[in-house]
Amino acid sequence: MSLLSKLKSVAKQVLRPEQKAKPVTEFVYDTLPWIDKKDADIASFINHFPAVKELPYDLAEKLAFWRDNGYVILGKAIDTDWLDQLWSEVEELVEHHEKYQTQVRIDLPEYQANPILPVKDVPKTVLNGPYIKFNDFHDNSVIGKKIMLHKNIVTFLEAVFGEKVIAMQSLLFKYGSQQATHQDFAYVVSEIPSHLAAAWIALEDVQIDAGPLSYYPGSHKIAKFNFGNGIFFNNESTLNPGDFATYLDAACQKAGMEKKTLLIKKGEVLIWHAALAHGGEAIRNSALTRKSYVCHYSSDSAYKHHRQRPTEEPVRRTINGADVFVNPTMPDQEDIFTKGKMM
Ligand SMILES: O=C(O)CCC(=O)C(=O)O
Repeated sequence: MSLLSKLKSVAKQVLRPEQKAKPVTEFVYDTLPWIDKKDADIASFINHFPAVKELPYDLAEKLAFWRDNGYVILGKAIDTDWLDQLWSEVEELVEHHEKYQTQVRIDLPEYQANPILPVKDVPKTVLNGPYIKFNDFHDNSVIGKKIMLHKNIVTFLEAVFGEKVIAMQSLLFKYGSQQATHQDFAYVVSEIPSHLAAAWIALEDVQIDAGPLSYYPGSHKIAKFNFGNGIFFNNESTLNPGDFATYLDAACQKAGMEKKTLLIKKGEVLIWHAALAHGGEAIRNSALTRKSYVCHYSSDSAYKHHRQRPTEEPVRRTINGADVFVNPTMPDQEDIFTKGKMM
């Protein structure tokens, strides 16, 4: 597979004029989430954070772990009935794909020229196989939105950002991604690059030979990679995602960081920091699936418009105090999978 085909299915960073003039080489300290600043006072934050009593985990402990390691794992975070409902909708999407517009990214050589297509234009055998990412299925699905904005995830992120959470995009995988090591801020667009986090939701128990996610604890603090034109990968970059991966693996190893493999169970969730270095391991047994739902989030101050309509006021859906924007490009496909309303 070529390097390009391993790229994320997200819009590339659009350069603002000031970024062209002076490349960004680090996150701006003043705009960092409070927890990433020096002397972040977790105890005092918790005293003023009202949702703390409603969570099945110790928020202060999780925040301290996040600050030091750049990730947390939430055990038994999501009801498995919700996950089964989500997956049954994905199966329906594939089975009757000719009815649906949902976009899919296909990282296979024969699709290299045109890797993102509506599912209706992709054969069922391809949709059912590896190298497939379903993009933004939450647009179509009520349960997809409910899982994305689950209280156990968005309350933690609301604490991390110190403000309202906005879900930006989602990816659904049936098989491991095998994506090279990367940090998400280089690819996922948010106005304040440090206001970014992701949740990896296990839709089944992860098996070691199924190409699990891997990550370097503490890597959110290493020096940023420079693509030749700053920390974002775009059309003007002189270095590429392969160089990014080589740099990250070497820098993490040099810093003595041990790569961890994510072997979580169905319903458990890994939440990671904008700058946590992570990737997908090789699939060692191609018969094994690795069903997962990955959601990316930003804050109210950093993500104000749907990425496909940056000049329009977005239509919002609010769940558990967090928002997701309705997809302005496919109004007839929004929430077509309705079963989640009853759950
Ligand atoms: O699930 C995976 O294997 C990779 C997901 C990922 O790296 C991402 O969405 O940023």
